[in-house]
Amino acid sequence: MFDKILIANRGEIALRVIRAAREMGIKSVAVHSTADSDAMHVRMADESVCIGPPSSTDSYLKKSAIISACEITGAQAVHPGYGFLSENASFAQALEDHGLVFIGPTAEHIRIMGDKITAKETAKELGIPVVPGSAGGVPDFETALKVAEEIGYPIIIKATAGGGGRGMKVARDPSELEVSFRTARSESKAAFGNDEVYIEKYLQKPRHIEVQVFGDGKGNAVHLGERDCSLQRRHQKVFEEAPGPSITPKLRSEIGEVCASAMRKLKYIGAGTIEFLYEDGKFYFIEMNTRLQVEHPVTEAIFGVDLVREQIRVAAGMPLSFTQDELEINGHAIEVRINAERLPNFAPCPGTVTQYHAPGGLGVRMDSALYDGYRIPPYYDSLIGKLIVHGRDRPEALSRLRRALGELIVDGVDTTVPLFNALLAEPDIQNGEYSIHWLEKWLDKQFG
Ligand code: MV4
Repeated sequence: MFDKILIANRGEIALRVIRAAREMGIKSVAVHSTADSDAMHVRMADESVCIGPPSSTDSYLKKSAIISACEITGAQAVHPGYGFLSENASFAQALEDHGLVFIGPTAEHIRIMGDKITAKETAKELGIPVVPGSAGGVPDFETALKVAEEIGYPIIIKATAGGGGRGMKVARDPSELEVSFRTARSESKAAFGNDEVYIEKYLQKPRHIEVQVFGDGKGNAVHLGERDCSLQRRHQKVFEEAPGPSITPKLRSEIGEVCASAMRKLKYIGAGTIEFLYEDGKFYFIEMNTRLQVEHPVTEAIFGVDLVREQIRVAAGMPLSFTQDELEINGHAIEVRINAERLPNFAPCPGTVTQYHAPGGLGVRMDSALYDGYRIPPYYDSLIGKLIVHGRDRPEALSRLRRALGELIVDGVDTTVPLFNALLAEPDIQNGEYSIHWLEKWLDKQFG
């Protein structure tokens, strides 16, 4: 096992990794920008290294500075958290080239899943059900017309290099196709420097269901059920739950086993999330994330496992500490993302947190790097905390969430807390009846 690891991240996820490391007897090294000298992850780690100015490009994304920080401190491995360098294949490769361990999948697996066409082809070969669509990239409008005709309208055009919904365009009939196709290409070029696009059947009212998988890199892999993350605004998740309210035990073990078996064939190592659109009882693969996700705590809550500890263990060459048979769901968990944002536009709202009080009690977990007097810098994303509740069933989790939100105090900045108080009063939310379009429609109705 490692003696010391470096955490190439900030905020609540850096604390999450430091905590797991400490419980395992592993020393932690924080890295930070000059804007984060007073950040909680710097205080909580055993050591810290300043790696650059505020801009992420010159600090949290700077591979050479992070590798230097490993060399200076003697850290043997790097946990990337989520975002930043967590799905950067060349960073994973660079660490290996320096005799360091990337706590995550191989550079090759990151690369395969980072290219959406290769990811989809790989998924299909591994027996995962995919959305009907073009075989690979669609080079020109004439091909697009032919492909769309074959699949049947409506169709969606997506960027090969995509993610976060950028460069996506829907065409409901042939007359819409030309504008959609050209717009998708130019937006992809602008956003990703790559104008390759592909076409899929457009699913009209699906849920976003994602399956948590975990591999040891030696051909053992398990699944830890699914999360329903359909409640999103502009491709940002705001509310996530596990298990999915629409998923039966039979569906769960079927899709879970398909995913775990695929990961065994790949000899996948570490945590992964296989994203599906789910409609009319069927799953359609859209992409795979090769990192720990923001919403991993809901899975931890219902399975009673520490996913970060497992990531560190498998990265050190140890086996998974549980088998599929030992994994059993206990109750229901919900996470809400507390962002420093002002409603109704969700405008980022950095500033000083004059008072912070975290909720507590049975079944309540608050993952946050806030403290009284903390100044939220304007340079990074607006997530300031995640409130995770766990109950024996979904109604108990909802009541607990309502109660915990009432205890939470974040003064001095606007937050998304009022959104959750309003959502909890909605029958559709109480009944678990929502698709990927529910939240945006509801926000339109509330605020126009
Ligand atoms: C889709 C889709 C409908 N049909 N693909 C959006 C981001 C990217 N990860 C995939 N996305 C979608 N792909 C097909 N074939 C609808 C979306 C989509 C969406 C997906 C998940 C969660 C929220 C969403 C909001 C709008 C569109």
